[in-house]
Amino acid sequence: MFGKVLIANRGEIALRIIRACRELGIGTVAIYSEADRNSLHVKCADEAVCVGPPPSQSSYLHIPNIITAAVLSKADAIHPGYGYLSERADFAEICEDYGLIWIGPGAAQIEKMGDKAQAKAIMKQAGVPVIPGSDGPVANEDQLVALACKIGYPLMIKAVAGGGGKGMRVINDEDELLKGYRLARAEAGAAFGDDQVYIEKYIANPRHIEIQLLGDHYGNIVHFGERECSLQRRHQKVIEECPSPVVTAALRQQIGSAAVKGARAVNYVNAGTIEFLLDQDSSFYFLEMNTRIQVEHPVTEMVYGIDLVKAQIQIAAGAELEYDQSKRVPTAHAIECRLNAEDPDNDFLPSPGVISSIHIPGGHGIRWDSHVYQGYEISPYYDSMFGKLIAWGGDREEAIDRMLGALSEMEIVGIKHNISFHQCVLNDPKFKAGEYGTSFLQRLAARLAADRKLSNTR
Ligand code: MV4
Repeated sequence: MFGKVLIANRGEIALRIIRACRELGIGTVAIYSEADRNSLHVKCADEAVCVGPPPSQSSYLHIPNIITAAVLSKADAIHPGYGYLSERADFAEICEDYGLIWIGPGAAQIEKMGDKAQAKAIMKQAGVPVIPGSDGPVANEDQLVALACKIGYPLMIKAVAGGGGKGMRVINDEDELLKGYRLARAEAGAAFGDDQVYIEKYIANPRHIEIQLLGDHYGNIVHFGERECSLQRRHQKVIEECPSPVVTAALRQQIGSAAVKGARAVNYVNAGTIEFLLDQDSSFYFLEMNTRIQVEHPVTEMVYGIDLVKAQIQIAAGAELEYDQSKRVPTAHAIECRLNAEDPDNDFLPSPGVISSIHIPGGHGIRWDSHVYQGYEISPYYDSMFGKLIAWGGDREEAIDRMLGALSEMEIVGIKHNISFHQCVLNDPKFKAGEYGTSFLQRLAARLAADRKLSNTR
């Protein structure tokens, strides 16, 4: 096992990784920016190194400073968490060049799955269902017109270097095609430095389902069921559930096997997720593979009784997976609410500032993953998410009731937050019935804004 791990991240995930290391008897090195001196991940780590000024580009994304911190502190391994450098193949490779073990998949896997068109081609080749569309990037405008004619409308243009909703565009008819294509290429070129795009059939209001995977260095790959991630606003997830209210045991087996097959095709190692779009008729299609631990990993942990971050570290240190796929069935339910410092009454505008007082709920089946405390300042430099509230129950109804109880207990003074928005969602009859897709939150937010306008003019 490692003697020391450097955590190349901040906030709640840095703390989550420190806690896993502590349980494994591993020393921890935190890195922090000048804005994060008083952060809990700095206080809780055995050692901490300042890697630069507040902007992420100069600190949490500054590879030379982070490598220097790891080498000087004599760390054996680096855990990148999520976001920041977690899906940078070049960083994974540099770590290995400096003799630091990368707690994640190999640079080759990160690179292959980072190219969204290549990832899709690999999955198709492996027999994983993909959305009908161009095989790879569109070569020219003549090919575009011919392909669009075959696929039909509406269709979607996606950037090869995109992902997570960036660089996407819906095309409703032939009239919009060429103009949309040229715009999409220009946007992709400006945003990613790569203007290649591919096209596929548009699937309206699907569900976003993702399969949690673990692979070891001996070719064992297993899955831990799905997470339901359809509740997103502007491509940011807000609430996640495990299991999905619409995935049956039979469908789970099908999607899970497809995901394992896909991961095998790239010899996947460590924790990863394959995202699928689930259509109204239960057909499912590969969307993207995430080669990192994800924000919403706790719902899977609560339902399947596994510590995914510990497993990541153990796998990187050479442990062999000993899980029996057939024995793992979800017999509980977990829901996660992401708490953001933002104003739901003002288009979710970020609301940084000092938390002057906070009451954290507790009790059976409640988990709070966060780096904040009374007096903590939420910095305008970083993401507005300041904590994740997770409720576990024997079934979905119990998990929802516990979450509603915890949300009503929670009290945060000093910043605006989205607790009331979570309460709106959890009390919505359609949510309670499990009947929602990826358009649900956008519509709910629009309805709430309209109601507010009406009551203001009265
Ligand atoms: C799609 C789609 C419909 N049809 N692709 C959004 C994130 C990126 N990973 C892919 N996304 C989508 N791709 C086709 N062919 C709809 C979305 C989509 C979406 C997907 C998952 C969760 C939320 C979403 C919100 C809007 C659009």
